[in-house]
Amino acid sequence: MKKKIAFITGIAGQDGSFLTELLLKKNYKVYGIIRRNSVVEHQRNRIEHLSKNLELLYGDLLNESSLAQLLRKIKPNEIYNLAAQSHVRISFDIPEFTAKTNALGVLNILQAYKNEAPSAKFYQASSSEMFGRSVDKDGYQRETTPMEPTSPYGCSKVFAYNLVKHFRFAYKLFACNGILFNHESTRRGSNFVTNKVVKNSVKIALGFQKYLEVGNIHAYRDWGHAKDYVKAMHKILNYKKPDDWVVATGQTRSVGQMIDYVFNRLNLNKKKHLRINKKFFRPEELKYLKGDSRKIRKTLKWKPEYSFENMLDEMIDFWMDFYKKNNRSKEF
Ligand code: F7E
Repeated sequence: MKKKIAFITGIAGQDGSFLTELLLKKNYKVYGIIRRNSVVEHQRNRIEHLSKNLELLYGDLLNESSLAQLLRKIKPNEIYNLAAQSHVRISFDIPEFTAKTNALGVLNILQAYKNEAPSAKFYQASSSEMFGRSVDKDGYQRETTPMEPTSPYGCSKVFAYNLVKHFRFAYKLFACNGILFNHESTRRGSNFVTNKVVKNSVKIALGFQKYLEVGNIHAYRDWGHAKDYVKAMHKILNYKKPDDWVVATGQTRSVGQMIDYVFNRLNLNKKKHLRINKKFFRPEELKYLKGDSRKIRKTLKWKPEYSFENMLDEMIDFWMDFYKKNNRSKEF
């Protein structure tokens, strides 16, 4: 049987690397684009262990002609658009770059898709950050919840989400949105709160440092594991029709509760080791997320395998092992 071909933007990120592993296991040929960066060394460390069925190319969402050229050449069956400026707090510092990449960048890849590979299926990494201040009366966000984003990041993602729907209806394209709630792993960037808390707490437990410094501990998030969530992406593109899907665990916890779990496991005392630093606060905070993912569970038979505790345990064990083996200055 002919190999299926996937094209992934953002392949070097947490989700891109897990999705690539999943698709290679399913016998896909995978092409991914990475942006040119002056430091070559750190761009491939999440994926360089993968196989000969993976090809990395230079590309950028802001360069439409190169995207078009790549899609014409590669002729993918599935396109996964995971590239973004994905850090919400940083989006307040660089709103214009965030909007260009996350909103206009999606317009660029959709144009290239429509013109060069219209028979492919298209996945857009949409986000629970699009819901912002909006929560349904029963305390959940779902596909029908109005969107009221609270950050430049959230606003840019709403623009892209609407474009994807528009391209689906206007040009009859198989273009889908996965509205993913927070999803984490050991591969999460260490300036996102879960991996930041785990790495720093492990270092405190090992005596390498004294404090964990964080921002708002009263925000609630619905945290799942990235490995489970990339399975949802694949299911979304392999359903009989294009649609929009919420992917979430349906459980919510505050940042403070997450820190409690990690500190308890490592026998750390909050009074002694936790500090609040205003510099990690956002001008406007998204206060509460809890996703209702009944639609994808029922229709696509998706469900998360990891619990919140299993996920954090995996992260704690990984970093404990890592910092015990390595000198603490050798990080990635
Ligand atoms: O923050 C609070 C912070 O940066 C989670 C991205 O993948 O998920 C992610 O966005 C919460 C917020 O993720 C610190 O204020 C407290 O309430 O881990 P985060 P995020 O902003 O929810 C969505 C679904 C995406 O789409 C995004 O791309 O934790 N918080 N203290 C902190 N957050 C950080 N980063 N650092 C702190 O020190």
